[in-house]
Amino acid sequence: MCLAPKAQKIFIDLAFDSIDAPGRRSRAHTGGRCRDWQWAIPRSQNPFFFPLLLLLSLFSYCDSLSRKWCLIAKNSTLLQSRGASSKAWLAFHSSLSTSAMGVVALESFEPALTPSLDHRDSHHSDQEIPSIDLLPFFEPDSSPGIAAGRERIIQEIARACEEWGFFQVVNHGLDCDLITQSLRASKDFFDLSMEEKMKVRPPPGTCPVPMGFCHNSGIDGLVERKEHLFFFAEDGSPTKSPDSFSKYNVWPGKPQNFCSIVRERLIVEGQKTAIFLLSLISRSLGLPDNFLYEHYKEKMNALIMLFYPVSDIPEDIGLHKHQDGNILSVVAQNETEGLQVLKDDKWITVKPRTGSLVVNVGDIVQVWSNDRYKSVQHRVINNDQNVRYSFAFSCVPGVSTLVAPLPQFTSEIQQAPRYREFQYGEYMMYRFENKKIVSKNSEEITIKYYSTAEE
Ligand SMILES: O=C(O)CCC(=O)C(=O)O
Repeated sequence: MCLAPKAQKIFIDLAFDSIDAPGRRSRAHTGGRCRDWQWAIPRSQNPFFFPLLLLLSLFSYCDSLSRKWCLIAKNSTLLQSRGASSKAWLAFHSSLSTSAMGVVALESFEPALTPSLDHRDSHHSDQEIPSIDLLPFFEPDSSPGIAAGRERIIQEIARACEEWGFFQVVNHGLDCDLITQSLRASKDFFDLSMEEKMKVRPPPGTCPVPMGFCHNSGIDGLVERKEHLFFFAEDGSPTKSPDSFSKYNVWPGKPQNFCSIVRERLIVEGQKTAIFLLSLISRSLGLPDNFLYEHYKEKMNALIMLFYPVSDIPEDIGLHKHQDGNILSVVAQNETEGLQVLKDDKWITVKPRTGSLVVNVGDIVQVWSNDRYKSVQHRVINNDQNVRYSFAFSCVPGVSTLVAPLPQFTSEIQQAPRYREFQYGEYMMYRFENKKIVSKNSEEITIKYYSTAEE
């Protein structure tokens, strides 16, 4: 059933070649997106137009039937496996990835040559995300005014999480030299030949989730102009979990210092910083410092390192707009602009500040806090002058973790839960399914899927 997008593309080519619709955006400006075919229909003069339309409808119908069937099958299996072990989930996920369900693995997809434009959201604002200096947390408890200074920071964090879902921190405790060295190691890796980079992947069919090097990600039929490396935190780290997928990690042999910097230091130190930031967020919600940390005992923390090449196409998409499906993300970036946050329907560029970290709360904090804190959409635009490197440390619960609004934000304050309980592995699986470049017509599952509100 993967024929449908291809058939649509042929159809679009044909329609666009045979029409002259006033006001039509050129294909160079749409990347040949299917959305534009509606404009083409009434004006086509091509004799193959209607037979093709008929064929296309047939493909699309079969495609949507098969996808609906997939969803029903997934739901029923997942319901049966609720509370089941992560092994069962893993087996289920592996079978999903390899089954003939009309899903093409990312690995087998070659990127299209069309530009990856996303012109739906091109309103901008000059606002800046809140910037917070955490220095008082690194000064002795006995320093004058220290308690008041810390309390002020906690309030700033609460406001930032409620209004923005994002903030930038300085004096966060993560060694700035380590950040610079890690970004340098990342550059040295992405500078390698494609052949060398392709070695940094689990052998096909051996790993249930996409890991290691990736150069052809995308979503909704659009390619992302970026490359990335994805690792789960190693066993033996402070947040070891039986669920951990770190056994599937493949580490680059080149550059030579990559492992000593990233594997041995960044992942370990990055987790400590993320857990510290989580303790501040916990406190900002009026909870004990270690509450949220304890709440996700089984951890699948991960590190993604990203490279966004220069693109002279305006607003070329390096990373499509998305909300993070995790607990918390902590991002470091080089001096090249590109990360943008959506606020009040406008994109706000996160200004890179040397040594700072960008923090954003993910979907799980939104659910735990019953919508008090927001998991906010963000994206990355390729820069037209400079390459961009970043890495994001992600706090992720284990797949068997049950997620639901906390009583502190529901029963204890007489508020109805806005989400029903779900198993994190289920949500993670849906997200992996979403994030496939050829799953254009599939139903996109976000956190709203678990909402208790009537649609
Ligand atoms: O590259 C970046 O700055 C952001 C990465 C990001 O948003 C993500 O990994 O979810």
